[in-house]
Amino acid sequence: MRILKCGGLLAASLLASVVWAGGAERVVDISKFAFSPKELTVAPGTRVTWVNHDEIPHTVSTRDKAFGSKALDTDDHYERVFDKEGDYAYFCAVHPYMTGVVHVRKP
Ligand SMILES: [Cu+2]
Repeated sequence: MRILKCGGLLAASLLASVVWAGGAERVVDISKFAFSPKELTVAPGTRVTWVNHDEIPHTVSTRDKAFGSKALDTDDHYERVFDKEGDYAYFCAVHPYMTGVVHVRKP
């Protein structure tokens, strides 16, 4: 961990990127026509990966088209890194009653 010996802001930003590349990762399963967990709270910089376990195509879509996936076939995944704090509501464009939200909050 050479970077731990550095000082100041540079070390802080390097450490942040190490955390980002390391373990800040969450998975949302798409199964039985539902996102699970439906609500997720993560720290900024977390990568969220959605995986479709159904035999039916689903999407991860947002009303303002801030982000979104193509139709995900069985076992397909879509991932996005959430850098900014906020509440990110999403739904499945094929089945709009399937909804979920990612809350991005500083720990
Ligand atoms: Cu769907």
